[in-house]
Amino acid sequence: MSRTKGGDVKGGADLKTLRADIDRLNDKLLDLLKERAEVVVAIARLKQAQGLDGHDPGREEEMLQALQSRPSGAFGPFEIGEVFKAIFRTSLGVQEKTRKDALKVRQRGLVGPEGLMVGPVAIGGGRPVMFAGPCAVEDEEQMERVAAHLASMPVPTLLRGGAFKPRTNPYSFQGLREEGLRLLQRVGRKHGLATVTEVLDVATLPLVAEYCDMLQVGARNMYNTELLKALGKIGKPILLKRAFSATLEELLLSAEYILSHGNDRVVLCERGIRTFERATRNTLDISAVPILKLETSLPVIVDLSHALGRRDIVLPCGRAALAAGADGIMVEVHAAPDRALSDGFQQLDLPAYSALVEGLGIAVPKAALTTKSPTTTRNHAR
Ligand code: PRE
Ligand code: MN
Repeated sequence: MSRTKGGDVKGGADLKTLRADIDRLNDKLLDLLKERAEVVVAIARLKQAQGLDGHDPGREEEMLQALQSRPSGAFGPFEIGEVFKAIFRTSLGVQEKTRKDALKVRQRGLVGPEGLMVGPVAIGGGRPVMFAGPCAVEDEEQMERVAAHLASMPVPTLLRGGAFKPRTNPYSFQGLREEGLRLLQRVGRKHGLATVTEVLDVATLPLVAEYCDMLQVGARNMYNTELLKALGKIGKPILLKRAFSATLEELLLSAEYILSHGNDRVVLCERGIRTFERATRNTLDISAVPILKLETSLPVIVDLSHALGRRDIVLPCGRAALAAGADGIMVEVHAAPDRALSDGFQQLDLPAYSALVEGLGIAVPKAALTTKSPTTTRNHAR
């Protein structure tokens, strides 16, 4: 080192030598910071296991006081404060990343290459899937007409229909409840279609689970942690919709509730978020699709009807969703939308639904509808 015996930097040392000293000291500091980060990560894991917060201002203050009281030459208490506050802040970031990476929802391979099976339908297995049917289950004839039409289409399809409807207005149609569940199940079975319907609360969960193949958590319930925990213990796949104003991080954490309570069979659904825009019912956040696909290995679908609230742009937006990597499309379909008891303005009639499937280019050979879809032969336009 270019120092005198007393510890002062040699007056005569040239810039090159001094900088070589700095380089060596930087390396040493970095080694120490690396070692410190390893301890920080170990603390993060411990704290997480104990349910403790990462940030500990008291501990930071204690360390600062101890460090600043030491004689340290040109590097006085102020400078020590600046450097160590930065170290603490950065360590908190390291801790947050450790916690994030430990989430189940971020694990790769949550769903195998064959996809997540709901009845005969593989979601996320390489072929886009349709989630179609009326907003609400209304009566036998309505369900029969729509299910017969959906079953006639050469595309893997789940039959949707609400029996418990969470309506904004308490005077609006609230759904047929158990009678609706029975109808959905009966019609679905008759036409060989797996069914998906919304569950509103823990109280009605056992009833809803008894009748359908997949349970939907609606946007209003994405934050209902008691419901999410209960769904973790149900042996059925879950369709989890993003809340109107939820960040993607919040959606992933809601999925984590289900996964961490024992149920890995979760499909995420982008369904539009609230913005200032009035041309659509909500704003379809198309970037949510590739972002969710990067952040998680769970399948992702897009609900066009509730995102858009209009029929005329369903096809281009559906194409965009598939191009962005969506594993499926949800759309509301009704044989007579003008007479629908809810969301009539956005439901597609049967010819419009056929045109949508055609336009998306996702029809598959009939034989492939009931077999597991090979990921190598993608029979659809992306
Ligand atoms: C550490 C990190 C963040 C806390 O706010 C306090 C201290 C640190 O970097 O020293 C480590 C830590 O999490 C802890 O000691 O509890
Ligand atoms: Mn609806």
